[in-house]
Amino acid sequence: MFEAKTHPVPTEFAANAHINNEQYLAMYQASVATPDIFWAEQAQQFLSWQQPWTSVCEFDFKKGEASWFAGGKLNVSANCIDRHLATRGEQTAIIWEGDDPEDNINISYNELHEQVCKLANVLKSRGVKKGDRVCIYMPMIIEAAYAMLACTRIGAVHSVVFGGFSPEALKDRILDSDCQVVLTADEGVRGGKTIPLKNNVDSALAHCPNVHSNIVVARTGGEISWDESHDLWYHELMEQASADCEPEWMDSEDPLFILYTSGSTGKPKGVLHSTGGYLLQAAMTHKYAFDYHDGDVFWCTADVGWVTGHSYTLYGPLANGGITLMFEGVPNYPDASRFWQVCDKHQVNIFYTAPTALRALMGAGDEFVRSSSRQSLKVLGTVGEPINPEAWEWYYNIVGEGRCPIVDTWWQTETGAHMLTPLPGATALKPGSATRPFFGVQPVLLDSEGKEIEGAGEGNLAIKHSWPSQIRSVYGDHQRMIDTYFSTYPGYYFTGDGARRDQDGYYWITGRVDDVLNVSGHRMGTAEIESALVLHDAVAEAAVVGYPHDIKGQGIYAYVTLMNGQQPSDALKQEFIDLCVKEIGPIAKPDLIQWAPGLPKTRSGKIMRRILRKLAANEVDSLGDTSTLADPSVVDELMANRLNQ
Ligand code: 6R9
Repeated sequence: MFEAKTHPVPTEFAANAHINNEQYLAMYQASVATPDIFWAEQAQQFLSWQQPWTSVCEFDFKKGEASWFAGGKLNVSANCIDRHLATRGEQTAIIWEGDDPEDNINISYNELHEQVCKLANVLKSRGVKKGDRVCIYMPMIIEAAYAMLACTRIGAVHSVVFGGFSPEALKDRILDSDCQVVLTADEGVRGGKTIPLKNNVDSALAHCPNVHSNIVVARTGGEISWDESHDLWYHELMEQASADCEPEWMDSEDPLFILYTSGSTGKPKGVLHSTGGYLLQAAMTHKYAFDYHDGDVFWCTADVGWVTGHSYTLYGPLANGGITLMFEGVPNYPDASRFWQVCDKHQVNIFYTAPTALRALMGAGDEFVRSSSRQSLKVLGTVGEPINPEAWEWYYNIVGEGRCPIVDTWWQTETGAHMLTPLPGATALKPGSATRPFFGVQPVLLDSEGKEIEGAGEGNLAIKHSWPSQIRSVYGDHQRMIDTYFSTYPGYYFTGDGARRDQDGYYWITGRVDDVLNVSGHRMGTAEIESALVLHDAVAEAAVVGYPHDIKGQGIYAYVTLMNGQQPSDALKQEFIDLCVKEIGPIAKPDLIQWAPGLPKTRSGKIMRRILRKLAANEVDSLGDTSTLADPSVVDELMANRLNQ
């Protein structure tokens, strides 16, 4: 079995860290032996409560129920802003770095407070009340942070939709959670190009009659159309708004936000998170997994449209009174040194990004890294997909110059915050391993019969005790949550990932075991892409699988069967690609489309994806048993014409 080199914790690092290995072991033990005592202490230490809770944790995985700090009252914006004002009102809360390297601003906690209160009053003036859903479809501008925090201030539930999603995808999300207010910008700016966000909202709103207010930030001043019946300028509303807004005291279990994510079947699900438990685990993991100390500049490169942007660009750092950097741009604009230039410019101490970005930058050449100093960096992190040991070593040796521990953090939209992660002062690192569980997290590996595997082994990764930031429901469809996460292995939360545990108890994520793709760290259901493809009149049937891709981790491989009488052509392929972009967004573009006169099916008509995956990965020697196929000859045809040889 492949065993990478272990990097021990540097002694000096351990001495200055919040948590060393002995402390980790003791705290982990306490967290699983007496979780209620452990978490009550953490909730006191990390958060400010308006009213204490009556019970720490109650859960029943069979019913998909979990409740943390029930009866306790708090407000997320008060925890992220107000309580820091007395001691660090003038300290920077958010460093915003624009797409253009000349463009940046620092927002202090005092300023953040003023802007968030004003925007909260604006939302109120548009009729938004506690419990109402608000859609945020914005670029990475500072107003996106204000918008999220303003929602939390008045108890509205935000649903952030990534700016790269198409009008069609946006419309589905607005309708699913019945958002009546949308916040957007005229245009986004990324890599020197503009993105027509307001236009996209216009197209979506044509099908969303309940949206009465679309609040538009003027980011570029580009030309847009305007509908007086619902379009409103952000700056005009803010001018008149008062900067006084009392926080709405929320029950710990009141919903905080919805974030749509892909699963193996159907349309994306609105993952619902609640207030107290989510904020606690976001804050606590931010402090311990990154060994965050007061005054450190923390940079998570994720867009707020993804869960990583929620928990680590915004909520975790701000709950800890930290300094967080928000970046509008992309890693390779103006050139591939941008990340490292920004690290120098703002003296970033902790840097957190996705393996796909690292692989792309690694390919661009070391000179782009070496043109910067990076002396401020102390800790590096990765998230979103497995990191191959080669990229890990490059990150460690070239970017971090062998000085900075790398935390490979495994978690999901549904888990809300880190679940498996090294703690930099405690955990010896093995490249490619997310190492050990965070406090309170009880991972298990299950075999195909659902039996727990003891010791070293490989299986399906599940979790057996509730954790504070766990998913509470799928918005509007609680049964779907039970079916998706709590039915495969009754009594456990099933992650959808496979993992291996080595003799040291370290976890190695092997990737999804369901029909979910991970393309450049973005989750997508194969079913979503297939549904887009079959909308085309020429398509009889489509099957989509992932295949190994050097930069993206996984690429999208589509097999398409045409209707009788249709002729394959490059023009058709382009139409299919355009359709995926229209229905989902540019991230859903198939990389390879193979014409498939037939698809391998069982006699009961089920597509055998296992075979399609092997063909797409060019692993033709290990196709496995094809004797159960209705027509084994289709495999020969597909094999002869495969595109990834
Ligand atoms: C936070 C986030 C979740 C899926 C997850 C897994 C993959 C995330 C990983 C990782 C290996 C890591 N994943 N972190 N795989 N090592 N450190 O990415 O959430 O977008 O919901 O994706 O991403 O497959 O199940 P989300």
